[in-house]
Amino acid sequence: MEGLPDVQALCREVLARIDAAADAAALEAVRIEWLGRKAGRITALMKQIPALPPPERGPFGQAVNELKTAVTEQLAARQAALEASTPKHLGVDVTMPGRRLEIGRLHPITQATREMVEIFGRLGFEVVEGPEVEDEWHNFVGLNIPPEHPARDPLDNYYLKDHVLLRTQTSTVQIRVMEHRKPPVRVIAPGRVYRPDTVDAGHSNMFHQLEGLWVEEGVTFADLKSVLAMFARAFFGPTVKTRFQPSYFPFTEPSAEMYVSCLLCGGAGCAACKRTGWIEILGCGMVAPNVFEAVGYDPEKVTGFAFGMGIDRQAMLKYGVRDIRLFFDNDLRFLRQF
Ligand code: 2NL
Repeated sequence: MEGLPDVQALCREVLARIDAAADAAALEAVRIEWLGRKAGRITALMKQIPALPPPERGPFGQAVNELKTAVTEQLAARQAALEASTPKHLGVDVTMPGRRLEIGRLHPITQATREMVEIFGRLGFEVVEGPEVEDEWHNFVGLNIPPEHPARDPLDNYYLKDHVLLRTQTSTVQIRVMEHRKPPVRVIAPGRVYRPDTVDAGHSNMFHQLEGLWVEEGVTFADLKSVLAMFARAFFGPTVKTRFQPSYFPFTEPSAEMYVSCLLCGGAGCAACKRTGWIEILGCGMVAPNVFEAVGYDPEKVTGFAFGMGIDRQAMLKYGVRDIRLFFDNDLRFLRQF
């Protein structure tokens, strides 16, 4: 057997290497070194066999084949042993602290809106919604705001193109309701409105409004006063006082503003109420005949009242927020307080 390797010795070497492989990667390295198709050491021996003279070819070929079989079996056995000792699931560490639940909350404007919706719901008002992109008919014409009216100045509105603008009040939704339904109508329309005001602590160019409308035979100014006074007591507290003062709007006649006794000083007079003891919270009035005619209602048959208020402003008063911009900054340090 001169010139041929000692197959027995090789066998001992490779089996020892297989048993020493500590993981799947080390085992694969051993397999490639010995049985690899290009440069495997056993593969090289097998290639030698056909060239040997006949007396040596038989015994050597048999020995190499037995070596290959033994190595293949030992590789499989070692692989099975490694897999069996690797845990399939990582254990659970019962001493680890649990994950803290982040509890969300509603935005203060959403909270205020929902509270208003709930209060008016008890008085029989239904919530209606409509588009924020509006036409001049629903935003102005139907509300008795003529073309020359200063409210229609292009500089005081966000026009998107000719005759199309972002709504400046949610009355547009109530006009749409009256166009499609016969009286009685008792609805509130909360939602976003847009005006190009200079932004400061008291003004944002996007804010939220809640308008209400009750149209039915026999609705009077006394209904307006009692509904709105009830709302003020439910929203701000049972001790709040209300006061109505004549005003003017193109879409109501007569018109009024409602004031509540100052929530900060209780009516004694402070900076928030400019030392008057009263804070204006909404505008209201009996729906003007022109508005009824525009939507096809008969002003000789039905009467109704309407009102509009800024939700953001009520929320500032109720929660003591001094700057409207805080509502829209999305600063969690602010929002977490509600
Ligand atoms: C204010 C004043 C007001 C209305 C809104 C209204 C709606 C229809 C018909 C008649 Cl469909 N009126 N809405 C009436 C009076 C006042 O809002 O100061 N808002 C912040």
